[in-house]
Amino acid sequence: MAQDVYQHYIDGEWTDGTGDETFESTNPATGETIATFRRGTPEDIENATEVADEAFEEWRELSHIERAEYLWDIYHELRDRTEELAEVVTKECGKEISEGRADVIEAYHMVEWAAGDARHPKGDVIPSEIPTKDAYMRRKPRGVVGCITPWNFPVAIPFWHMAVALVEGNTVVWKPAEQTPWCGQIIAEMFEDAGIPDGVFNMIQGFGDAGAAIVDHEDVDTVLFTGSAEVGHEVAAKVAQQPGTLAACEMGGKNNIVITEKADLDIAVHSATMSSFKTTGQRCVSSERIVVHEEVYDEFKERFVENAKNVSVGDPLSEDTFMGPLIEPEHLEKVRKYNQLAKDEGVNVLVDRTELDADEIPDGHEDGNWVGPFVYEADAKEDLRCTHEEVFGPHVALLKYSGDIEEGVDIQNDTDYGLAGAIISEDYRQINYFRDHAEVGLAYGNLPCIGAEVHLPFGGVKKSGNGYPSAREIIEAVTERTAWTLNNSKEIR
Ligand code: TXE
Repeated sequence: MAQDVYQHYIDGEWTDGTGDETFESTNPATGETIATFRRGTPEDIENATEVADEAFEEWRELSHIERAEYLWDIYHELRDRTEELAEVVTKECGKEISEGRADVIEAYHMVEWAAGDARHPKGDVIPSEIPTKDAYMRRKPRGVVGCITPWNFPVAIPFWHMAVALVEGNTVVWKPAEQTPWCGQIIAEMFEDAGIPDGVFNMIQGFGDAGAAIVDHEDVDTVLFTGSAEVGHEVAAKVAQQPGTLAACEMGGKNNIVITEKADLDIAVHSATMSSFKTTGQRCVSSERIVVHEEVYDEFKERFVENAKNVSVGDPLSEDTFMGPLIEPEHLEKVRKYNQLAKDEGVNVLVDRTELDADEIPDGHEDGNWVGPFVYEADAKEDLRCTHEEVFGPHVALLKYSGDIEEGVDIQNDTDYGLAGAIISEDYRQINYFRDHAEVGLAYGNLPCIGAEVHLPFGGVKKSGNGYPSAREIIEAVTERTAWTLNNSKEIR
């Protein structure tokens, strides 16, 4: 990157904003500084919200198709620059390069879906109870949508939040995660290049205080949040005190894969390996609990442990790497603490790669936030912190069960979270039971507990979710519905 200090993008201008402070973006694989950014203040959020509120009046008058034109430009740019952007994602957030690529691809899938949908806006024509009356439902934009996004999908999640919001006629005030401001900078440049009208899209770099100012602002009509359960619940609680404001929050999970006695173990081992270790366990859908029937337990354990010992951890820019580093030193510390906690809680440790061997760390990467898989057996009936609290790392418990599918699903449901879960089974009755009783927003059958599709809802239940800040159901958070009835007769009603 070339500039000395990168700025915010407010009202179609690059600006230093009102604060004096700056912060740095760091490569998690090397510890090297990438670039320096202005740190946004609550006043910057205030200013951005004011211009977004003003810009809304004209933006809402455009058709869906006209608004989508700006997003089509961004779609093509994301496609044309996928490789370059994948490298940026990998350098800033540490995901290995195929996942960096997947992040960008997921972003343009969302943009394509939102912009394509402009050609068929949704509405319902509902026959009225009175034949001479027309009745239908119209959607209107809500106004200013505040977007607060995390670092683990630094390109996809912002577009998950913003693409539909903009096409539906809202304006946006967005704060990228403080760990991935470079991705934020590039996305803002794309909106600038697309010529989006001033004030429609605003990006303020910064930390939690800037995020909180979005939540607190009375002119922000919808808050979309993806991040930790702790902050998400705070956001939802604050918004509940503000009549007229909506919040949709997607938080983390303590996700399970249930492997029954009828499972195809090739699928089971693949699903658990991918879900637990890809993105170094830092996906909201990553599984940290593998619930395995006793009949297949030993074979599964042997094969999964073998994988955990052997998955490659290393330079995320290499196509041969399976796992990159963790996002930041504080997070490395947290994962290490949970691995130690598991030992203190008396679990049976099967694989412990908390400290990597020196020869596993590539040259020039000694300052990266490295950790390998940590796998252990625990008693599903014990109320352990390590098996119930989200670690957000490659920290995995194997939990054995012996009864029928009801018991497996009871264990799956024994967490406060409810984001994602998978069942691996060849028995359709077991699969259907899981589908109907697993307390999760995203359920996978005979698949890795990992993927997402933009045309499906994405969100959780219990402690994991409060609405859908992304993908298909986001329309409910970024539009108002009007039930419209029109009297077509001369009769006075
Ligand atoms: O999340 P935060 P962090 C989980 C995961 C991880 C933990 C912490 O367990 O270890 O969260 O990650 C902004 N008001 N997930 O620190 O703090 C913040 O600046 C308003 C799961 O990244 O929630 C950032 O832009 N905003 C998750 C965003 O919120 C605030 C992905 C997320 O930060 C704020 C990431 C406040 N008071 C982490 N404080 C998933 N669902 O995949 C911070 N922010």
